[in-house]
Amino acid sequence: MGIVLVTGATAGFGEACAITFASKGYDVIITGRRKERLEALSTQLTQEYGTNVLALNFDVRNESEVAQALGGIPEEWKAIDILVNNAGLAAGLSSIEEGSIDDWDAMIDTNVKGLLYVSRVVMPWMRSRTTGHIINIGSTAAKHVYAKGNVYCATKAAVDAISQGMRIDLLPYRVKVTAIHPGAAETEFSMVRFKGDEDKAKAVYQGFIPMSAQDVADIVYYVTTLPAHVCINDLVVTPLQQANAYYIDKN
Ligand code: NDP
Ligand code: 8X3
Repeated sequence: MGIVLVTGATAGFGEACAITFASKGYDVIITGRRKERLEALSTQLTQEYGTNVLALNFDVRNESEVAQALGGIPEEWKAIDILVNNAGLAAGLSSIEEGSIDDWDAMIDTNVKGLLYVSRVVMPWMRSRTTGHIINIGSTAAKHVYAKGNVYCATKAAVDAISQGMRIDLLPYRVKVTAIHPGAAETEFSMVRFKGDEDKAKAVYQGFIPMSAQDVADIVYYVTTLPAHVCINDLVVTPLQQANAYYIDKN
């Protein structure tokens, strides 16, 4: 089928994407910081689908780690057909004056700079083969800023802008770029945002039916199934009860 690279495959959307692409016959490169989870997923994919898996344990915030881990993969793995730039997080929910600078750094370094570091390694491989598809996971937060979302929303607006820039860069090389902007989906996202506060995390998804990681993985897979001459550039997907980043009908 081909090779797919999914960043942040140890949880949530990334894990569901890795499983989905493996189930469709792709070889997968999975990445994340939690080594034991990568190993467990690798075993699961091999056992369940006979998938060839390359597990790469690195932090997307660290440019030299990215260049070393990803840049050094065996030649046969460099023929990546699909890159899913998914690794990311929200940290905290505060006004700018009350926001933590460490949280800002984590979000900007992961969601924006990490995505760029990974893409910069993979883009030349796709360019030289004049084929490929980069899927960047943005958010409804890219499209509308919600109260106390400031820096997280800014990082996702950056993903939106970077996706448009990539599309232009890669146009002559026939490499597709799609930004997918999901709304509320129940993953580890809110546990991470609220630093392990389970009550706060659960409250985010009360009163409506959120999307699952699988719902989003199905959309990611779908955009890769279109005819070669068709490219979805930008896609917003939300639960039925969510109109946009700040309007959810919880009745
Ligand atoms: P999860 O917290 O469930 O998963 C996040 C993944 O990103 C993990 O695999 C984590 O791996 C990885 N990750 C985070 N930081 C780093 C890092 N520095 N280096 C490498 N990997 C990292 O969240 P989701 O699946 O929900 O989120 C995935 C993406 O979707 C994010 O970009 C998020 O902003 C976006 N999103 C989420 C929405 C939601 O409602 N859930 C809605 C819209 C967008 P590890 O910790 O092992 O490194
Ligand atoms: C994640 C969706 O609305 O919690 O990007 O920020 S939201």
